[in-house]
Amino acid sequence: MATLRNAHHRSRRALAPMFAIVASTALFVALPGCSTAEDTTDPTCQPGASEAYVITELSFTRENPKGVAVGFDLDKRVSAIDEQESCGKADLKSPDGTEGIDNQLALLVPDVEKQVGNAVDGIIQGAINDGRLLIALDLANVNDTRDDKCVDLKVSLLDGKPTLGTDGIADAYQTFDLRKEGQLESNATNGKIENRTFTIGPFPLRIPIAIFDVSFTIFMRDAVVRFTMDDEGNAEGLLGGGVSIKEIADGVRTGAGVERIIGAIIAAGNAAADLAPDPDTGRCTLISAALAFKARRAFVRPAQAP
Ligand SMILES: [Ca+2]
Repeated sequence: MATLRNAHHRSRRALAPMFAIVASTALFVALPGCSTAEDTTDPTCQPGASEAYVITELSFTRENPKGVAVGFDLDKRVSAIDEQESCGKADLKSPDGTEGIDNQLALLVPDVEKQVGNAVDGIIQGAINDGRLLIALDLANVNDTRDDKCVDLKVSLLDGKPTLGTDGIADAYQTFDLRKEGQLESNATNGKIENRTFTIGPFPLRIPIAIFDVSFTIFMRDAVVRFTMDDEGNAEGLLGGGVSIKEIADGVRTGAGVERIIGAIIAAGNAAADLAPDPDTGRCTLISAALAFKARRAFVRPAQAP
């Protein structure tokens, strides 16, 4: 009897860690993305290699022609112009005909350019080329560069002086250092590669921008990143999300000559906001945005221990 009870005790003790394992497995299975039991046994969902890209070109996107712009359907709705949830902003269509595209910032870019003289993309390119704005897109757990069901992403800042090719753009396969001071890291899980196109999100993405002689951080809520890779180390894609007009205004406020136009920026931004309506006022608090980028394969040297 005593022996039986001890055996019973033993088996209960032995079961406890097993329950923990089952519970954590259940938790893992419940995560979106790699969500089915099939996926967890998929060979591409095993730990895998890292593949880093550095953003070599980053630019605002524009509406062209009317009603058409690249971007993402961030709120998973196809909004008509009179819709309350999008604060009366009709969605755009992407060039391939996809409906529901949320990229109201694209409609504002011509107005911004009128104010600052078409220089915005050039300023960003200058910052990338001289090493002030080096953004790494570091893919993790890559088992198959063509089709991989489970890929993670780390976005971080790099230091270095890129060597430019004859195209005036940083060459592929250069080595950069992970930035030590003022590092800004965004992590995302449950991405995937399908036919050489990587997609991940939504996740909180912070990217630094130095423009109008000020540096500030664009915080994209529910950001999505998508890019297509080729076999020569080139990638091309989009990053998008919802951006707070107030945060941008606060960020650029101290720039030379900005005070004069800050009111116009805020007014235009508020008028264009189409996401995250405030439940009390019904006013949208975020503007949907998408930036286009090109990236090239790079090597990231981890920050050295002091
Ligand atoms: Ca939409």
